[in-house]
Amino acid sequence: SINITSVLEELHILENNEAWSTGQNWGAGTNASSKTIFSPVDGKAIANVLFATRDDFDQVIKTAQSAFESWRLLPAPKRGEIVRQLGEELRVKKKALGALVSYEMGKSLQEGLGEVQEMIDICDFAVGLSRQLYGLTMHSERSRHRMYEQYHPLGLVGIISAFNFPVAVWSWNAALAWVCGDVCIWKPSEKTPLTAIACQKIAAKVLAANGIDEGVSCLIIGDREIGELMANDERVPLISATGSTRMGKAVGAAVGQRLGRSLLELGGNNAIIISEHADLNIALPGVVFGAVGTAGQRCTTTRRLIIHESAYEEFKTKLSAAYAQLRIGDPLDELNHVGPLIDKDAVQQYQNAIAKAKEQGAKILVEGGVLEGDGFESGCYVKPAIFEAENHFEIVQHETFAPILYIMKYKTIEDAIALQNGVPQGLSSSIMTTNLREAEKFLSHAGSDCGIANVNIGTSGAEIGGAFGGEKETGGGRESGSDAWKVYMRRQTNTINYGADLPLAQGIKFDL
Ligand code: UN1
Repeated sequence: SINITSVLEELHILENNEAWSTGQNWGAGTNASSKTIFSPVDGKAIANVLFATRDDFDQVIKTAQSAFESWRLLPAPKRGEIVRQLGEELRVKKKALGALVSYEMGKSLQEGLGEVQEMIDICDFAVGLSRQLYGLTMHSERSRHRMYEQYHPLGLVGIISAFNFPVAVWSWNAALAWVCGDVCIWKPSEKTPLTAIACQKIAAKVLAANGIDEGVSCLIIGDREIGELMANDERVPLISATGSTRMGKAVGAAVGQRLGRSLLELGGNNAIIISEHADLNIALPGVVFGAVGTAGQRCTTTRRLIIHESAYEEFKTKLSAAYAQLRIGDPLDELNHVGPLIDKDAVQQYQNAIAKAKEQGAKILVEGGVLEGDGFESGCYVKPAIFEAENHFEIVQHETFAPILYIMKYKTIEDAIALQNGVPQGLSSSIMTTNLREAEKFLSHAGSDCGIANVNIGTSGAEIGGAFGGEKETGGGRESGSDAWKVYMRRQTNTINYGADLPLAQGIKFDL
């Protein structure tokens, strides 16, 4: 079993046994407030954390600006070398950081470790990328002219992340931004600041060992006001925000107002289509992990199942049987499948959603409920629930961050795709089928409208190598792999005349 005190010690995140301050020293000597962070695992207080003020925010921006001046001049492959060392340090700290993620956020230890693995993977990706920030060359229409484009560092990148992936989302953004020559200001969820502090300490150590200003990696812990300040501040050219659609709409509007750039990765309402040609041995674990993993608190969580009418009864029976096997409890105990929700507010929202589902006519297949008694003292443990519902129900159209699955029937693949697309969100989607025609139809122009569309795997658990994000209310941004790096840089088109005349483009004559 895990000893949390030694995990906290290994990660060096407690100073004076209590509140914490960074090398950047915000919070020191100001009127910063402090907040006690409780674990949803056992309800115990973990530590007090200082919350930044408006003045602190200003100080952090100045620190970042000054770090940017020198960081952008370091050649990209050298910046990649720093990120490589960060990946190495994360390998060393993987067990401790994974355990803290699990304890502070409540996901299973396996998933906590998996999240740190995503951080290591994105560092590796970014190291390679640091030698591949390619632009194109073009042939000029004018003689003795050369055209090309290059990508320059953008500046300060504000990263707003959510509690559910308290460390990985930061690293997807930061590792790319750093090799691109940007500096980062991270505002983690106020629900999971300790894992953020742990990451900051790890990054600070690597930067210091290389004689680099810690301002390359800035952390600011605060409430919504800090996020608003950042979104409205034109000194921050890019805001990358991951979280609820409600938050994203506010951030997107504020950034848009000043014509800044935003990368939004927001809510999902992800469905799996179970075709009559599905291999149910694959479909079942895919659905169950997708629906109950991370206690339904991934943006990629499977929230809807669209099942062919001929497979419906059989799959329903299998699903109920599988849910009956689920072990709910301490996520640090590897025997358990489902840990707690993040806090009691989340439990309340889970209960509200269940009440609404019933009110709107959904039929209970697997009954939910809040768990009480031994091992459930935090009050955050709930039972994964399944409802038979219709897609148009208001509650089904809505993302509830909890393990509630809505199942429904379809007749034709066209209907199934229409149901899958018939929600405001567009993050992840899957089809379980061994039929080539319907798989390809699902992936075609007339298929899934999501940023992620899978065949014979679930909706969650994407690898870092692909671009991650989605359409519609999911916000349209792409983080992580592929060419997502381009949003972290400014593109410049260059035309060079190496001749002795000045021909104008489009053949325009202008004789003096
Ligand atoms: C999130 O929930 O915000 O695809 C990110 C997945 C993970 C990332 C989820 N790799 O489920």
